[in-house]
Amino acid sequence: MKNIYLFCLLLVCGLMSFLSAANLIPEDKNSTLVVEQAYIRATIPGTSISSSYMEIENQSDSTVSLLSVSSDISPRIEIHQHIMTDGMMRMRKLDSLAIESKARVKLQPSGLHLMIFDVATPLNPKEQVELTLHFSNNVSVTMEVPVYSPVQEKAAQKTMLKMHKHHH
Ligand SMILES: [Cu+2]
Repeated sequence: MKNIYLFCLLLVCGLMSFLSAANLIPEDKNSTLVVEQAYIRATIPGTSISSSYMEIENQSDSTVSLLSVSSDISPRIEIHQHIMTDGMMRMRKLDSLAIESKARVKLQPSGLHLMIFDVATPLNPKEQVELTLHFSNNVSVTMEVPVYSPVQEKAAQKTMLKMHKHHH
């Protein structure tokens, strides 16, 4: 009888510490991962494919991985990397994208990107799309991402280039 009581006590204690640990996660939210310069390409008429680019900074003290991305606009969003094989540019799907502590990863044309398949309705410039990034530390980042035309994309890249030159 005494043993059962002890067992129950341990169970309750275990459960309580588990719950308090779980409670810590939302407090940590927003301070660990910063997403900037995000945009998504307008769909080309007659196609249902797009891609998205951004910079992700991991401000936490440990490596965090981007595991998946979800959005109402598409049932299938993948993390892709461009690689050169035999002089040919190819795309490879990544299962996850690790970002080291205090590091910043750039998703940019000809490099890492989010590939968006089966876009149900065309994406037009000036629209906003909601994307949610799911990370390995249980943090999800939801944001409104602007849709850019090729001209807007070029303009944005020029400003980003200027900004980066400014930093050095
Ligand atoms: Cu791709």
